[in-house]
Amino acid sequence: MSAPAKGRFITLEGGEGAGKSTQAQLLAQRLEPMGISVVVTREPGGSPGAEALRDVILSGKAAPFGPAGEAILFSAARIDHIDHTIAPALHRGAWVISDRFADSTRAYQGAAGKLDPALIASLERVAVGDVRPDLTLILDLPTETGLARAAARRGKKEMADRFEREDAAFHETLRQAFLDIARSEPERCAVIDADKSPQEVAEAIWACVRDRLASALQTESAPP
Ligand code: T5A
Repeated sequence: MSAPAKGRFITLEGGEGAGKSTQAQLLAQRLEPMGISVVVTREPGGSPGAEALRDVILSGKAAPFGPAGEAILFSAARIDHIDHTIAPALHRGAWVISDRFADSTRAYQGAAGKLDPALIASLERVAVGDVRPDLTLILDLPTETGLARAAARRGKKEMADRFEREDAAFHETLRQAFLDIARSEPERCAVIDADKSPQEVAEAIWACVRDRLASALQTESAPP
């Protein structure tokens, strides 16, 4: 599907348990009363085909294919997600908030999985095309805090997923990779201190959205 015409595309990125899902909902609750139509979605997933792939990847069944095989599966899921959820929503003028997107492939399979950056860039070009985020919020916090949050939410009965099971070095590499992405694309990315209460993080995110997408917000909330 071709480039979005009208809506705005915001992605939330970061390590495990950084608070992305929580903040995606809180941001939607800020935007909707302004008359903005919002679609909250996630990766891997966000469309029926991509949700089917999510189960395969996060169960660990695709781990034997290695980081390259997993990167290809994440990219296939992303194509379905864009075609069936993201691009149609942007075309009808909605704002899309996605809990993870292509930066997760750069960080998890690229930096932490040690894949060639050229391969990651090629996959991204094929999967994403020109459906690029207008704003990426990178939720940053110490890796042990995020992992502890994820474990507490999961409880004792449920198993950690494929990536939560990786070691501390893997998670620290991820954290640095997300910070590197923010440094390399400062116009698109903003780093948010996520080691605060959900409300404080939401305020920091809202300040950033107001600042970076001010003109779009004015247009949306202007009287007809
Ligand atoms: N992946 C994904 C790749 O390897 N490559 C890719 O290309 C893509 C797209 C997805 C996995 O797939 C990997 C990355 C992931 O490992 P997932 O289940 O969607 O798996 O996992 P995450 O995206 O990491 O999501 P989590 O649910 O673990 O974390 P969130 O969404 O960042 O955090 P959230 O909001 O669910 O919060 C976690 C817990 O903390 C609490 C919440 O109430 C919840 O209990 N919480 C806070 N507690 C204290 N203070 C705060 N500020 C809090 N905010 C939330």
